[in-house]
Amino acid sequence: QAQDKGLLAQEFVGFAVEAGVLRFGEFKTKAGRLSPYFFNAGLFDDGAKMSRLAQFYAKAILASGIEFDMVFGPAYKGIPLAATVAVELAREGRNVPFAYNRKEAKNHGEGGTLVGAPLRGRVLIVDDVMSAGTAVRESIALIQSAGATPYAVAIALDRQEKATENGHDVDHSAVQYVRDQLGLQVCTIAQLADLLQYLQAGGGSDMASHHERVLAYRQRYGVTE
Ligand code: OMP
Repeated sequence: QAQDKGLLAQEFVGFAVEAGVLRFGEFKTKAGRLSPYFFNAGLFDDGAKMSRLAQFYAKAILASGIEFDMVFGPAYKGIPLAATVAVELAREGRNVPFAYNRKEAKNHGEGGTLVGAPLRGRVLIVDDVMSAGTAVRESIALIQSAGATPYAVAIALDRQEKATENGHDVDHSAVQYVRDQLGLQVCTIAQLADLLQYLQAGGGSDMASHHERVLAYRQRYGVTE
């Protein structure tokens, strides 16, 4: 199964690079780091790419064996993810309810901040990237206050870098924090190590120089698994 996961991850990194979602250059991350790569899930921006993306999530989730009763997508990027991943899961024979939130509460009509199925049971949060883990903490609080159990998180890319707390780097990544401290299960389609492997296997001088820069970034900000 570890080998299958590695293959799926390589396929996914290739797909993200070809789709222009995973890019190389100089980017500033939310935590203020200068990164030689950036993953912008908003660029999975047509039906074919979105459908393929959802298939990768569904495969990774089902292969992980994580148990869950429903899917939750945090606004905004998690909303199309929750919807399309739920569609793919149903296609794979695992039909579950899904829900998402609004960033601003609605005070007329149905009201509130939650849309879709009622939050209950073990909730699987579907999001794009985890860096410092700010976004996931908000989802956890929201699910708890609705009386459900934040149980697992599925993300496309784990950047495997040091989380920040009060502006300082700590020794663990956000994924490690969520898994080890908060006790949630984490499922990732790919992680930084897969990207490095992809660049190393790619050949050509472009790939080699991206590899070198991403490696240097990992040396500075990366965590060990
Ligand atoms: P945390 O909420 O701190 O975990 O950061 C996740 C967010 O970082 C994402 O939702 C994006 O806004 C942003 N991000 C990316 O989307 N892709 C990256 O490659 C890197 C980041 C980032 O800024 O760290």
